[in-house]
Amino acid sequence: RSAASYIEEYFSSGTIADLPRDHFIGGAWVAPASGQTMETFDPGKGRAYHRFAAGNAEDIERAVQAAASVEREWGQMKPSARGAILARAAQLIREESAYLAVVESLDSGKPLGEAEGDVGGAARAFEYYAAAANALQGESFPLGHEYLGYSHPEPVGITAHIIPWNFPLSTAARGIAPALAAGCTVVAKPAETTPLTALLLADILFRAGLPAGVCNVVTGTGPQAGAPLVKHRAVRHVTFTGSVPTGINVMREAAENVTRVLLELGGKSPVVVLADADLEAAADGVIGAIYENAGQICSAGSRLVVDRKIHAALVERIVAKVKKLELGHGLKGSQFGPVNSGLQLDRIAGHVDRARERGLSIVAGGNRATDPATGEGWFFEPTIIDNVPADDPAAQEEIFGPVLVVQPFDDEAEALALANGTEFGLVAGIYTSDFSAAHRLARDIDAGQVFINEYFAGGIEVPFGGNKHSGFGREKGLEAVKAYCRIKSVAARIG
Ligand code: TXE
Repeated sequence: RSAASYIEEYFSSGTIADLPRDHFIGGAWVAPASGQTMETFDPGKGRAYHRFAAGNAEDIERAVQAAASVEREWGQMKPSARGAILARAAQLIREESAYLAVVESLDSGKPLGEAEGDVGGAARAFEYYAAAANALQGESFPLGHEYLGYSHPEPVGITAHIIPWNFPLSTAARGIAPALAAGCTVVAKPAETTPLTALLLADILFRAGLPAGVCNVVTGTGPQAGAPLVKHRAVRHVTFTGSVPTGINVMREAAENVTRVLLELGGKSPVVVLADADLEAAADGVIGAIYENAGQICSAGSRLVVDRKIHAALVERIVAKVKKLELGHGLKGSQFGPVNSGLQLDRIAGHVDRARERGLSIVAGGNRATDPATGEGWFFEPTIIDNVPADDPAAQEEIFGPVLVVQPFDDEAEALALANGTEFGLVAGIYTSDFSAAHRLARDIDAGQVFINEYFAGGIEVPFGGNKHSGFGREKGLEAVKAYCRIKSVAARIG
């Protein structure tokens, strides 16, 4: 079926038939132990359209048991055989991309075109880690003629994946694919506002040939379903993407069981534009960096750090482009969608209201909005706050919405101080035609990933993760597989 036919079904009936409702445990749909369900909402209308399982510790227990029952079988399977299953999953994701993209757009609110990109990214993750499964290898050690020393990577065991609502499918894929490639089993807990595509992914993996129980998904809230998963004594690794306070909590809980954690906690990333930059490319780069997914991206370029010589010209150019962004329901071909929840809308509006009360200059947007076609939905206008002092909360706090703050500088040292002047350190963008300046800044900016002359340049091949309060550990690239492996080393006297 085409995307258009699912969209037509949604707008005529108010839902889509046969969306998943239950947990996916042990290769089957399993009703919640408590019998309780909760609602998922269409952010473009601000209305519920489906109910799904409200999981609890009992559901988590079942999922962990399922994962434990096949831990040995999956971990000992020939890596190339694991890779073949992942490759088949990539193919199924592509074949079913229309459905996945419509459901992702509906659950998260993001424009369909962006959701299609995310589905492609998820397929790419499985394709990439299918190949990586074949490349896992150990080392040998120079102990001398009479000894043999070698190592090999072992899967760490059962892995937990706590998934956020801004990129529900692609974040699930970028964690689950390398874990499976390494030979680990999985229990994933998607965010309570976007539960559906992780469930669909688990079903696809099963149909691709993954043994029952290797990948399980339990839906529900953080406290009811996420917390018992993180605390479970059989879990050996937790991959968490979300807020700093919840990440700290997860790390504390995991410490009780000496469980590894990988934390991806968001940021306040700078886009540094030097005076010699191509202004048109920089303006487009900044727009994509902060208005894609209505700014709800951990690596959003939420601070424009710009040379004062071009400050007015660049901001003017960005404001003109922002005014042309078409706001509307994600499934109606809009370029700019709603934010994910009423709660998130209130958080964003609160940040902007407080900035206004502090007397900051809002040069674009600044208000709540609705879908112009229906008057419904949780929208916030694309917003720009100009001339924001370095220590102002608007320049320091993650807003996680379509709000760009502008920070002019006079020289490269000040640009660097501004770029590094928050508690976060996830990514950074640099626009300049000066090769040396670009690489000096790339060297000195405290961030896990730097983009030069194209914000979000790169792909699944490039390691991604934060410094400082943005977390630690690296996802994507071959680095990600290492997170799910532990090294066994052997030294033998052979005479
Ligand atoms: O995050 P939470 P929320 C940031 C962003 C946003 C803020 C709050 O600034 O405004 O966080 O969003 C699960 N044990 N990011 O409240 O609470 C929860 O169910 C185990 C940045 O949604 O961190 C969900 O699946 N799990 C970000 C996930 O954690 C728990 C993406 C994230 O929720 C739990 C999202 C618990 N005790 C928000 N409590 C990014 N880095 O991209 C909650 N969860």
